[in-house]
Amino acid sequence: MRTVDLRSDTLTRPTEEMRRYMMGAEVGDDVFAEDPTINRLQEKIAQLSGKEAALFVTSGTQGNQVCINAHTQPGQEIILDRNAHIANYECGAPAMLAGVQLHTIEGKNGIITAEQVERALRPPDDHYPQTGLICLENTHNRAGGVIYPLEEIRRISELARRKKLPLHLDGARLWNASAATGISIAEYCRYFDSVSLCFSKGLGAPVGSIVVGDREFIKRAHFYRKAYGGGIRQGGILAAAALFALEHHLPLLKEDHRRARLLAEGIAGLPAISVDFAAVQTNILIFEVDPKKITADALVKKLGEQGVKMFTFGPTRIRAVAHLEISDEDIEYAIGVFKRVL
Ligand code: TLP
Repeated sequence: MRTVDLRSDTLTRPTEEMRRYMMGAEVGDDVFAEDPTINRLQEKIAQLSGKEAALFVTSGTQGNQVCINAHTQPGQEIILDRNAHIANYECGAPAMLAGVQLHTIEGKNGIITAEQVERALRPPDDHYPQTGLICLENTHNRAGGVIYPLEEIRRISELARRKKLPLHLDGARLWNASAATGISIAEYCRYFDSVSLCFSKGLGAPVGSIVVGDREFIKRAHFYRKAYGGGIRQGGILAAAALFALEHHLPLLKEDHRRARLLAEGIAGLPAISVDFAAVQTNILIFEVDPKKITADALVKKLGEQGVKMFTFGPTRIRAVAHLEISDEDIEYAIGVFKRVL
């Protein structure tokens, strides 16, 4: 039986070519900033993002968390969308590690507006926790890979500057936003004080993320990376995978977007399924299931029995993610299984 694993773009395994490239990497001790391959990657991403400096970190979670700690003081709060990855899938780390609380607001498809952020700011009063940071997510995972409109980013950035508040972007899949819109990584990054980007999602590297910001910020982030166990010594082997991915896999992201849409089109007319096409913008497809006909859990189970793997994202929602290991034939097979099951 064919297996089509659409649970996440984190599932990709390094290709033979990537493994060979990793084997040849020059390495050194990165805690002493002496790993030439990590240094090369950091310089490349600093340049690509238009920021002064970059720091290689082990994961998207670590990237977000070192930034949160480097921006805030214990007792402060972070304003972010209720469905943000930081608020839902990072183990409560902002409270655990940085001692900050989350002030979540209800975004529309993951998009919070400047007006909403402004309303959530705390007045300077001894009773209130003080706002320490604003975080956005692009593309937005739980909203189904939705791209943050640049104009709204610009408005929130203006507000943040006016209020002297730092602005962080969880850009785990910023590559996808950039591939879909043609807006450069640098243009997206210029509105933020820090951005974290992942190599182990659509780009297909086995490990690794990076954070960017100004030199002084990255120095503080370096301190927290060490504190969080992220000083990985001869990590150049991993940075090599990221460099390989940037050269060979970045240009393929648009194919993932096309395949996610292909799947959406293939299942949209089926009984029990509804797809919001406006939200199918990149490599993630989230669709609704009519609970009167079938639950999301039951459908995921039935699909899984025929080799098509997906995640439930709530009682009536299912997520499917296209990635490097998914071909057009895999999507056709998945659509065929949907038709049989429903
Ligand atoms: N997301 C994973 C799961 O944690 C849900 C996935 O399968 O999509 N920011 C965003 C927007 C993410 O989607 C993820 C991973 C992260 C951060 C964390 O990255 P890692 O897993 O490298 O810590």
